[in-house]
Amino acid sequence: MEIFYNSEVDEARTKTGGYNQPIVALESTIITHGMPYPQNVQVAREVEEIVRQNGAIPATIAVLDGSIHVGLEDLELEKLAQTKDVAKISRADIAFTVAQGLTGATTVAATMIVAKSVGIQVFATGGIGGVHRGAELNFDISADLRELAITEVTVVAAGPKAILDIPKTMEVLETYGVPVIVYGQDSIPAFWSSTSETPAPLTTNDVSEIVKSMLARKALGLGGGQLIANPVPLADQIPAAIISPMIEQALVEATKQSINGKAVTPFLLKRIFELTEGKSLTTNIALVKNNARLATEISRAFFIHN
Ligand code: PSU
Ligand code: MN
Repeated sequence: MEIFYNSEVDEARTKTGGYNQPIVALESTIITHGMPYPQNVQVAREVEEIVRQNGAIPATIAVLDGSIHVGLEDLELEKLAQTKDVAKISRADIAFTVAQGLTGATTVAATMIVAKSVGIQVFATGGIGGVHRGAELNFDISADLRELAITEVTVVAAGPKAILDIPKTMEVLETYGVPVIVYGQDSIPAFWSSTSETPAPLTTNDVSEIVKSMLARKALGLGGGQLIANPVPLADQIPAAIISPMIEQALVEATKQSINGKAVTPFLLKRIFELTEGKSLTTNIALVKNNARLATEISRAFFIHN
């Protein structure tokens, strides 16, 4: 199976299968299912630019017409962002999407799989999937969690999306042996809100500790990933007291309309966008950019050690 690289990533590849510059992977589901057009493509471009300006090469990952792409050319990005009803692909469907020659946007899980397979160690996103509220009844637990357990990539996210059950998400990550390292504070960030009531299992404000932890995990042969939880800057957050009732309302509507499976997360993000009159998108954009900056710093520091 051939993997396609855009010119920028291709130039950074070495003959030995490594890279001569730090690389940061970016996902594509956030573009197709997380934000409306045209903000989605604008944000995707701006996030890539942040990575470049801070000294790394961005590699947005997607499956286009059955081919795995690591880094998208601008026209490919534009086309993907405009396409309606793109498949949202995770571990379960990535290979079949390739087999059928279809197009799919990669979630955190699928992006990690591709990143790992091409030797990219650091990945920036918005928020990871997790344990949904009511999971004790509907068993809805994102495949992102198991991926973090088994795939060796450091993922920078603003915590689990606040539509989820954060304490249960932390319990599953602990069971799976995934380090959740919170950057610069001692509670788990809750995506649109900087803080939550759930305490951080691990904290640091030192990028070199994150890199040393990556190296120690390699030396121990631990195999899985790390989650770096990076709070949205206070100036951009929506305080929990304001967003919580809107999340509750969106959840009630999802239940009433029998939304389930993969459709749950995109439905909730869209409803919360409407209920906050667009403020959730502004915050989402701010946190993704903030994550891209931190991921670039980690990727650069790791590059020096490698
Ligand atoms: N973060 C965002 N917007 C998104 C997602 C994350 O800001 O759309 C996507 C990611 O791709 C994540 C997915 O992997 O939602 C989780 O979906 P689910 O809950 O169905 O596993
Ligand atoms: Mn799910």
